[in-house]
Amino acid sequence: MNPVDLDKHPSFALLKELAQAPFNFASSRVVAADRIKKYVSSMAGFDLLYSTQRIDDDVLDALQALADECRVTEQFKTMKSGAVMNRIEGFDSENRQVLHTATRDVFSDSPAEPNAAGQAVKELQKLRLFLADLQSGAIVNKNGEAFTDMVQVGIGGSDLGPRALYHALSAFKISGRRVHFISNVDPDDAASVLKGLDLSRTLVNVVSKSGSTLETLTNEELVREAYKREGLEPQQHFVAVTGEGSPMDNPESYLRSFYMFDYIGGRYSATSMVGGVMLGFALGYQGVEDILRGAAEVDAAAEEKDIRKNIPLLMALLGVWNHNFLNCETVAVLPYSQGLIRFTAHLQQCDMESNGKSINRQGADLSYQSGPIVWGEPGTNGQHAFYQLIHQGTTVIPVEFIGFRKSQYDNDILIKETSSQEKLLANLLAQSLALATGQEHENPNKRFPGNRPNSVLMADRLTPGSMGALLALYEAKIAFQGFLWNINSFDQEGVQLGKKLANQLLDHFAARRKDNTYDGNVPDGSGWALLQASGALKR
Ligand code: G6Q
Repeated sequence: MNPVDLDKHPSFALLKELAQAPFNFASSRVVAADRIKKYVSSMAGFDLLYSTQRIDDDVLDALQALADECRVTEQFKTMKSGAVMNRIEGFDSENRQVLHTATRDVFSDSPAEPNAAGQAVKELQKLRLFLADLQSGAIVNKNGEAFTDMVQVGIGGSDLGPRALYHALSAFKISGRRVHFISNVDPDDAASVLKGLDLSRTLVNVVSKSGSTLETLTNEELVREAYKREGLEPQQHFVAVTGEGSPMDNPESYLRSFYMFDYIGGRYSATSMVGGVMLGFALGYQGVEDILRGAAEVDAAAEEKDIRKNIPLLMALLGVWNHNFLNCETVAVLPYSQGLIRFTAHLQQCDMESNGKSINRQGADLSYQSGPIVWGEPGTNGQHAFYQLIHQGTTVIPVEFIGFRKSQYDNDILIKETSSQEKLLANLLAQSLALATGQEHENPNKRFPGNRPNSVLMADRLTPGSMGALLALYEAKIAFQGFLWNINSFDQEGVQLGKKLANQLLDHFAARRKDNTYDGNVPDGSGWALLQASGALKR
């Protein structure tokens, strides 16, 4: 099947026409009860309430037609079965399979791609043994004590997803275990994490698929030095997660080594050993399995063609409706859950690195907008910060709210006959309605225009299972949007140029250190002039 640009599908013109007069909440300033009940979709323990989007049945039918014409669910299945989808036709590109779904396709009797699922099973078995050894006391420090802490060293995809999951699930941690993260090459990041840690009881999990990332290798060395200074043997504390054959694939230097594979993109790797080792340490093996089961349930359900029954597909299409037809530039993801404090940060990478592209899968310039700017913070804190602009600013920002009916810790009290969880939920639902309906007022400063599209994604409780499902739901949404825009969501060439120039500047720093008389007598464009002007060369 030859992928086709978004604006070449027959339904594109129809959607353009429908976008001339989208559903208007300003006429009644209410969201009718029957509308609220009608526009709910349920899947894998989640409900999507989307009556507050600017849609009606005609728009939904046209979005269904768009999904069918684009064969999005077929492309999703093709991806899961191991087709080489990370490519730009006719040009030098990564040319890889896209198989993050295989990391959780391990409970099925007939996995979509058995080879990758088999590799995932093997790594999970290694993890189970490692965790059992930590639990039983077969692995202890040199004083015979159990390890209490783990520091994960990694950046980008080897940091954001795992970190988001750790924060989301710390309510389920094994008592007495803690995890810390070092990602930034800023030496203060490592210094502040190491300060106060008892290294003798700390494991270090170095995570790098390529085994060659500047920040991670630098931080690994920095942390190894700290161990040596305390008379500790790094090999007895350091664990590695890397690609087979990478410069870090060096089991003698590590207590244990785990693999992740070429066909798993960094930003999609949280359910591989990239997240698995640290999450296993924090939650135990069962916690990891629950995350994978939740994700697997969504991966299977996301094959459903009916957009009204497939939440990630519906979210992808509503996103395209808001972005390409109603011309909204950004989307805010606002979780009403403290556990999801780093989830939007993870989504920023997963979405913007995937869909921030300007060419299609045949290398031609796009004639329409691809990925939006994604941003957000947990509510209700955001309500006391940037919601002013969302309600009354001159730009329209679609919102994806996320909420849970129950709290994680169940440590709540009634004040004025309502619990804190009820206060949180009341705020979430009120924001959704207020954004849609707005408010008339004779005082212009108290007027709310309304018609600010939003939806609410709701589940019972944030647990390992629902977190896995939520992660997979967004991964599928992002892949679906990439298929709709006909872009390659799985490479990230846009991060290369800055890296290359940074290495050139580092060469100047190193040359200066070796040779005091080095004056940067180098070709124009090497960045020497910028180094001088910045004052960074001052000793
Ligand atoms: C993600 C990107 C990128 C990557 C980091 C870390 O999709 O590829 O964020 O995860 O650059 O790479 P390593 O895991 O190879 O150190």
